[in-house]
Amino acid sequence: MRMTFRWYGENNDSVSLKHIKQIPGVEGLVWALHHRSAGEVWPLEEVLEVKKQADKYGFHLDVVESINVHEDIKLGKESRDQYIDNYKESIRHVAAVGAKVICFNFMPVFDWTRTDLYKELEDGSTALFYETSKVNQMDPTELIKQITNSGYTMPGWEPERLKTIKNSFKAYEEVDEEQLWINLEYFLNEVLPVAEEEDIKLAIHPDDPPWPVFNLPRIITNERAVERYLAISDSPSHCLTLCSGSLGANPNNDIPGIIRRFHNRIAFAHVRNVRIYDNGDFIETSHRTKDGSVPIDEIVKAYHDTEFKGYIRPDHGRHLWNEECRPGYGLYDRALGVMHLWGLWDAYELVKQERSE
Ligand code: DNO
Ligand code: MN
Repeated sequence: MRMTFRWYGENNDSVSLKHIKQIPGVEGLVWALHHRSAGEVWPLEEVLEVKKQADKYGFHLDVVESINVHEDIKLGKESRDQYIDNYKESIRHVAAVGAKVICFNFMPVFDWTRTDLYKELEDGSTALFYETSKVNQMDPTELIKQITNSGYTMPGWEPERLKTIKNSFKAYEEVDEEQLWINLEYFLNEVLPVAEEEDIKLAIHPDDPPWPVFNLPRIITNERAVERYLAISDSPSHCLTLCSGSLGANPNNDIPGIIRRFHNRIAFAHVRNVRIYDNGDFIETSHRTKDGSVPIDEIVKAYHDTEFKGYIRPDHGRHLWNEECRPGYGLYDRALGVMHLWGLWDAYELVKQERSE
């Protein structure tokens, strides 16, 4: 298991590389050119600039999250080919700084969706919260306004992109789940050969939450979907980002089971916990199993038992100790997350050693 930490870049993150360096066992940064929008080529000079910054602290750039997929590709529009060419170009450019994994998602219009970025937990910390009734009743543009008022934007919720949101909603009236699968397959058939040439794994992130929001289709939602996705190609570049918090928002998803079944194809692991309420609402919690509904201890055990050699990172964290940071991406709780993951891993390692003695 190779520990990494997401970093939004020098002028875009409250967390510095100096601080990340002090978290035990973090070897690499999970990075992106966040100022580039979906569909643009990531210029080589800008990629090399990130490399220069990472080198100062001895971090590798093996994991990119995410090169976002342009909406026209998801919609299957004619203009997609140009954006796919640009995607290929970006794959080649990140390969030049040693990237091994590219995480991406295929969620229509929005990336992850929450209704409250600072919902208070009983211990006084705040965390990302999803309230089903709000999503069902609210106009998405209203929700976006509320959310972008926080100063930071969630990835995928950038104000510029959201200006065109009404058109996007209209366009998705023609695209149901089956059509989205077809469009995803078209994209993969184009980009996988390039990823293979560059020795990069393309690792899809599941939908978050794993069900349709605002009536937009969502397809990477459960074990059956993962099975169907992986059956599209047997290319060694065709892989998963297994996000415990995304799939874990649906209590029917058996995440340790999914890991044990598909471990060969998991290139990148996101670990976080969520507490699910009876009405389907959920809030993000500490990584500890006891604090939420996702069995983090069994998840790490599944990775340990399957001798996971891929990259891992703590996913979102709570906002602790008055930290001002991007929603879900502060230093403190994610650093606690890293230590929790190492704690479990090292303990399972010890048990294994004792057994073999
Ligand atoms: C949520 C986060 C997401 C993720 C993107 C991947 O679980 O990990 O922001 O980065 O959806 O494309
Ligand atoms: Mn995730």
